[in-house]
Amino acid sequence: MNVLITGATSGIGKATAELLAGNGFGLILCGRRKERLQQLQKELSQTTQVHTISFDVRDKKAVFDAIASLPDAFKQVDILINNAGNAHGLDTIDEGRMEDWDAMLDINVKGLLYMSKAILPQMVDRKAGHIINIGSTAGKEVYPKGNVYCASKHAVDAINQGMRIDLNSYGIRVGAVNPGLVETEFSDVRFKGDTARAEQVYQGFQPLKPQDIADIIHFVITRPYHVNIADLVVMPTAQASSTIVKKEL
Ligand code: NDP
Ligand code: 8X3
Repeated sequence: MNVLITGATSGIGKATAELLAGNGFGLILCGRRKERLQQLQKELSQTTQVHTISFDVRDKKAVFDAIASLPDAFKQVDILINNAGNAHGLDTIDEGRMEDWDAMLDINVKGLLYMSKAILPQMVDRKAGHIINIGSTAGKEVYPKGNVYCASKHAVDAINQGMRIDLNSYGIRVGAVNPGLVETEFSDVRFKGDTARAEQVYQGFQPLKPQDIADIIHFVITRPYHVNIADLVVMPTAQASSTIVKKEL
């Protein structure tokens, strides 16, 4: 069974690739950073079949070319994990940068749509397949300065529901995993390499680890066919909502 993971070079995507490699899944790993993909391929090829493709999910043509270029052994994508995404900036709406807004909507929303559009025809033909959309608690509630990132994840929530409705007649499973605070490169990207500020986000409590989300994804994709985990929210125990986190300081 082949699983395609977008955003496999880091964080949740990478941890998922590592876990699934040891559980008999063939892997198609995507991301922009080629060296990281090569390194992962080297490591995980010892346990499973791995194919890597480097492209930007914002680039519609690159997405379709990448899927068309899959070698025979990887052409069939049984499970698509739409994980690539990030936040860019944390600003009030009046101070937000339009480049950041474009990046979040283009990657988190349109990139997810392009990937799905490129892979859906084969799932529809086979009347089989499973799509996991990585949303967020930010797709369930809006927090101060989260505006456009939250909007992008609310869009993922709506697309997840829409996909499930529209693909129901084909027997394709669709579900979302919506994490709260997970310590990955997410905040490094959000704060544009300001590592000290990024680290602060996870200080004083125990955040989720990317492996925690990988475990959940593994659980979701190994349920019997009649079970579809449609929409799952997971937070660190210390977190009660986007703005309420119990810190031990
Ligand atoms: P990371 O920054 O660690 O990983 C993001 C991944 O997305 C990287 O592999 C990156 O690869 C890839 N990516 C980003 N932009 C693009 C692009 N334009 N084209 C292709 N790939 C891209 O963050 P996380 O692991 O935390 O994030 C994964 C998902 O989880 C995201 O959708 C995020 O919104 C979501 N999430 C994260 C939470 C958190 O607290 N960390 C909580 C809730 C949801 P590369 O740079 O090599 O292209
Ligand atoms: C990531 C979680 O709360 O930083 O989606 O937006 S949060």
